[in-house]
Amino acid sequence: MKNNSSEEIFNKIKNCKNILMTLHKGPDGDSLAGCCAMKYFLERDFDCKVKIISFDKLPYESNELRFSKEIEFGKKLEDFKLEKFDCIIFVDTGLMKMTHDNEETLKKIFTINVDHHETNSYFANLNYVDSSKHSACSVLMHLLKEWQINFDKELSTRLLLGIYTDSGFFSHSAEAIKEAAFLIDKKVDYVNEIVNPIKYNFPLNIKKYFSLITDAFKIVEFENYKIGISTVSKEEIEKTGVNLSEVRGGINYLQEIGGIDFLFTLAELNNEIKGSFRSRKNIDVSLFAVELGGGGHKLAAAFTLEKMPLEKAEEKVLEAIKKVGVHKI
Ligand SMILES: [Mn+2]
Repeated sequence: MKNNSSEEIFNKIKNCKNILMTLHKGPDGDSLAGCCAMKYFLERDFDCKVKIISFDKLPYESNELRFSKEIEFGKKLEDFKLEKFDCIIFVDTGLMKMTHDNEETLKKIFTINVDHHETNSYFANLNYVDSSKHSACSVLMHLLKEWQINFDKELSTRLLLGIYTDSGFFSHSAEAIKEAAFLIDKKVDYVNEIVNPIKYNFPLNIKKYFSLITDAFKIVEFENYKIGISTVSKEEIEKTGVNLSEVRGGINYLQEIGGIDFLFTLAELNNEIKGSFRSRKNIDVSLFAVELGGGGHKLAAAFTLEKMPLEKAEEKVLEAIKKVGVHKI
């Protein structure tokens, strides 16, 4: 699978008047930031209107951000007359499974895919994927530099949000620190606009959700590896009142626990079970996620299982791990 050139993508988008974008399922900071940064510079520099939609709500902290008001919630791509738009741009969406739409949608309209997921399926008419980058925002930042776009304070603030959140607050990418330094030079108010709304803004119910998944945490040994596992039922999730995006954040909290090689979580939702993997010792967890029908990155990957008892789902994941075997990066 081959990338299109940055020029091909730029030549297409600069001539579009009406663009539709969607955040991915259970959106995170990178999805929000990538789409809002794209919208901002296209509307600032070109005679263009960009609509961003999201079927799911944002995680609590992103609601505080100014530009989250630019999203139309509760909508799928198929809810719109797609022929009214010149193209759909996906940022941070590796697979159509990461949206609430399907491959059929892609046949109706021109599509562009800018992403950093290892397992990106190059589903669009024009694709630009760089899985060596820790965030979709850093892929976009690279493109914007090639396109010689002006990085003003607002554009830089938006990009920095995705770089900050998808690097685990600068924990798993040194490159992210360099990118952030470039953006902070453009007068971003890092502490007040990024750190305070995101890091020091936890609602109590999410901390309670973290207690729940910590209580459920156990360590299982497989060959010489220690696998951390935490599963949580729909009833327990509902008691805490967290949403899908917030459920997704649970594994980031658990991966701080020492002594494990990798871990996975299973969260029972209405019609499916949401699974996430994190690697702690350079083990490629994307292989397990792909085996289970999902995808992602080598160190962080996700999948969805059909509804089944949680014990059965846990067995299914362990079987997939045994089948694939543990591979170091
Ligand atoms: Mn991302």
